Amino acid sequence: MIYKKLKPFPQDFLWGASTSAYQVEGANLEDGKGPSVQDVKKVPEGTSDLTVCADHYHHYKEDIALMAEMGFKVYRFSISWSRIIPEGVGAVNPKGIEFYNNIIDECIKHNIIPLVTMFHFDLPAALDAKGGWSRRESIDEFVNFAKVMYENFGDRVKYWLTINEQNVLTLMGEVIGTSNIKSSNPKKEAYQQNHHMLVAQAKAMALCHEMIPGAKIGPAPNISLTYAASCKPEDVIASQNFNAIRNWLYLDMAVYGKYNNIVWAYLENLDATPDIEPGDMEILASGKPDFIGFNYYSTATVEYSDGSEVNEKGGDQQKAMGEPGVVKAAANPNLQKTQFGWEIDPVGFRSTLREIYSRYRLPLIITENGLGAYDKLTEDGKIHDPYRIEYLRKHIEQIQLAITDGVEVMGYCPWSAIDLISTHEGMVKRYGFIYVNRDEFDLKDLARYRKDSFYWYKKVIVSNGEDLTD
Ligand code: BGP
Repeated sequence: MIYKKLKPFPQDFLWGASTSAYQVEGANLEDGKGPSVQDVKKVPEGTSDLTVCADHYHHYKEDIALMAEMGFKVYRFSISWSRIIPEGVGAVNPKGIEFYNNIIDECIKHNIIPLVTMFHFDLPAALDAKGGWSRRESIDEFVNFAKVMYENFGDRVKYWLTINEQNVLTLMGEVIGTSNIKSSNPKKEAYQQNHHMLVAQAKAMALCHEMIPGAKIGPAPNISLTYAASCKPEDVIASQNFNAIRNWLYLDMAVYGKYNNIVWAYLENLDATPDIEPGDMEILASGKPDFIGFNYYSTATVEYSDGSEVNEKGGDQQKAMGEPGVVKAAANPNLQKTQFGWEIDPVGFRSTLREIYSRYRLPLIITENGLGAYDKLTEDGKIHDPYRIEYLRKHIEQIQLAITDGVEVMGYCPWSAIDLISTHEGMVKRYGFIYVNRDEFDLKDLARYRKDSFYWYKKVIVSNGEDLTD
């Protein structure tokens, strides 16, 4: 559709950016924090561990002041479960509560709305050692953690996100260092963990509404539309399979409390349906999100699988895509790639926004979107990152087109506010508007520098998305 005129961004549009605790904070065992699975995992070779990261724990004031300078309306960060409750259950760590109180107060001081992710890939190691999400008890453990957060922060935090990328946890746990699958039917165990997370999420959403008047809460999966590699009808079926497995299962559950029928049939076929206890479906139906948060990096492309191929692993984003007899990963010749091989698809962003909205009719907030690159600090203290500006500009243009399409978009939080450690590609894969002066292993002085994209994003925000020029 070529429009004569585009609709503007809403006046109260939430411009901001995101981080996650285990990737940005550092101080990973300081002030009573217990280890999380991220602290005990074997980090990918050649990449930094997570002990210092961007040292946001000690630099949060400076960092939030820089976010305020960019004009952020919202800051999305996550709370580390094991900083608050070191063993996952039981004693609460007062220093952990104090740290997040400080972050929240600092945001409020600068008129930045705190948007809190409750759980971002960092299950307390003590719970993981007991079997993590595979156990039924994990539901109550998470709900207890939610209750502690609501009690301590609910007076000031009115926007909550439940679980970051539950679909990635389920489909690619081994890549992000969270997999804890022991059974002889790994698929069933993965979907049992997923079921426990879904029930926990529904309970946490209901509890949020009960405990915090006026609070809004939603899920935060990674959603991106899957294309069919051709108009062959069989390829379209394959794309529907993958859309259901990768995307709709999670949102159908969060919004409607129902298992997606295509995914259920797929799991039945593999003897991998999760065990559902009496009452679970009622709980699932009772958790009502107020909005949908989602992370978007790129689309996927698939084709029909006749079941005969050897499962080929594609690029990072495509690792979980191939599954003989279900779906076969395909390349998309129409897309360029980042320095790290991730496909770039701004138009796919618009179609993803349209698709989510037409399925669920809830306001949307983009909780991650961005470009990882090898940024360079020049001798005069500059970081020229035109590639990031171009990536973000093209995606923001597509948000405006989606808004013109009638999609209700309430905010945009690119990944990431500040440089941090990538999920599995280390410190050299930088995403931030703010440069952190450290290398993979050399911590240098951890000084902060404004990248070119910092100044650019500031202009975007002050013009409420009207001025996207350099
Ligand atoms: C998402 C995660 C983030 C972040 C981002 C970029 O999947 O929610 O935690 O890491 O991807 O990925 P990467 O760090 O692998 O480049």
